[in-house]
Amino acid sequence: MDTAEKRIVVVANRLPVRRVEGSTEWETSPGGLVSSLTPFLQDRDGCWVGWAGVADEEIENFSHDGIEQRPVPISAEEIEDYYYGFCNGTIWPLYHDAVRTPEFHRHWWGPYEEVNRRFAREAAWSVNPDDIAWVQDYQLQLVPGYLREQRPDVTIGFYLHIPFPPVELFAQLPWRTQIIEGILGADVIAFQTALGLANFARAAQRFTSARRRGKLLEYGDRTIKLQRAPIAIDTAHFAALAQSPLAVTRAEALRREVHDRKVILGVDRLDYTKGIDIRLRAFETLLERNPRRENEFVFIQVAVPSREGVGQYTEMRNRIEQIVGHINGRFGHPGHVPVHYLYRNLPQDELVAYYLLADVMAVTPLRDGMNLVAKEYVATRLDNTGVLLLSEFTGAAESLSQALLVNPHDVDGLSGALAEAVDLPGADMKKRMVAMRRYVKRNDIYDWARRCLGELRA
Ligand code: ADQ
Repeated sequence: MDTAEKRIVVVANRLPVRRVEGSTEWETSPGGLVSSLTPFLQDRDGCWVGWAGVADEEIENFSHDGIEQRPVPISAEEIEDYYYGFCNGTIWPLYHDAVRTPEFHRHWWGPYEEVNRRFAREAAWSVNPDDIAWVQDYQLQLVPGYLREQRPDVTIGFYLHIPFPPVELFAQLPWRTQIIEGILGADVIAFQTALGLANFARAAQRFTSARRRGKLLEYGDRTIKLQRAPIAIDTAHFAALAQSPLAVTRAEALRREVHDRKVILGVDRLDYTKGIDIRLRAFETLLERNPRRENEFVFIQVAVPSREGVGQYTEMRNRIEQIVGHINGRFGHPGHVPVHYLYRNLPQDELVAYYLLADVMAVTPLRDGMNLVAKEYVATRLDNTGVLLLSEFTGAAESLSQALLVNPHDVDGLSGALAEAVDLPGADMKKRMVAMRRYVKRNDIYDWARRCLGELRA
């Protein structure tokens, strides 16, 4: 078979569709990953294996938008132990530099293995000889290994969207060898950053017999390729939104509402890895240090509800809301609210209106695989204005090095960087933005998909 015609089977925790509210119909989930892969799947009769998002439901295979959907059932109990437990209580904090203490529970590991086995079984049924199975992310790290046992005739890829931690941290995981062996079932293992790739290679050499040779790992009688493939966005789509009358008019209205003050913006899923609380403290310090300029700035924080009901997320939300109240109580007065806090999902054109409004975009996660918000902001700044303040601990910092790079743990340093950002001379701002815009134009999500799939076909 001509390799260019290999079928692609994506295996991901979630299907690329979701139920339309109050109906039995499906709609495509928003996001660049889905739109970039859709043409590859439609073209070659590919399919997608994943959970439909509803617990305890057996759903028949169906087709949506020309792509065969193969739902994997997950029970409500497994959602607790596999998803909230092992994925988000163990792996998520551990892989994000343990900024929250990871919990290790044996009763979470069993369901993780079990659900991974089920995904692998469904994937094994879905692939034809010579197909490519492309497994996504930290929820499914055991799938490549299980799938190889059943289907050594297919090419298997694995892409990790989140960071891979330093070996000293990874070593804490009681199931470290099983996880590495699972991932090593793949023929190509891809990471967001050079750092993630290096960390994984070190862990693989420490906990298995794998040996690194440049961008390859020799493991038993197999050679595995390691790839650095930073994920990107649909740049043209964001640039088009930035010119849409809806976004432009909304941005103008918002600017009037904030009385032309300088706007510092934060946009994140409400997650403890995103550094929202420290960022707010830094803004408070900026106001403290500039008593005569207090009225010149507003901080807008948009937070998307996420993993609600999980203790650490509820705590973080309460903490953020307390800090917002504290700053507004301390520095606000009738006619001026220093921090505006929006806890909700926004339609994309509204989100872009906020990007257009922002003089400074503050992206300060304590650790982040990539961070697409940083790239989206840059893609919408068609007039080359605006300053991106970017945590050096994001994957995006490896490519957007012309941003003002900051240590997100350092309140004073962050506050100093905010002060620099709000007053950055126009020429400097423009030079940085031009370079970053060039990068996001040349490296979009379609290039990313082509690169990843190209490596799998090679
Ligand atoms: P996330 O942690 O979710 O992604 P990020 O990469 O910033 O983080 O993506 C967030 C997405 O949500 C962006 O596309 C943004 O537009 C959207 N969004 C943010 N606020 C919104 C709002 N209020 N309403 C609607 N949409 C909103 C994980 C990893 C990242 C990695 C990505 C992709 O944690 O490191 O970059 O996957 O691999």
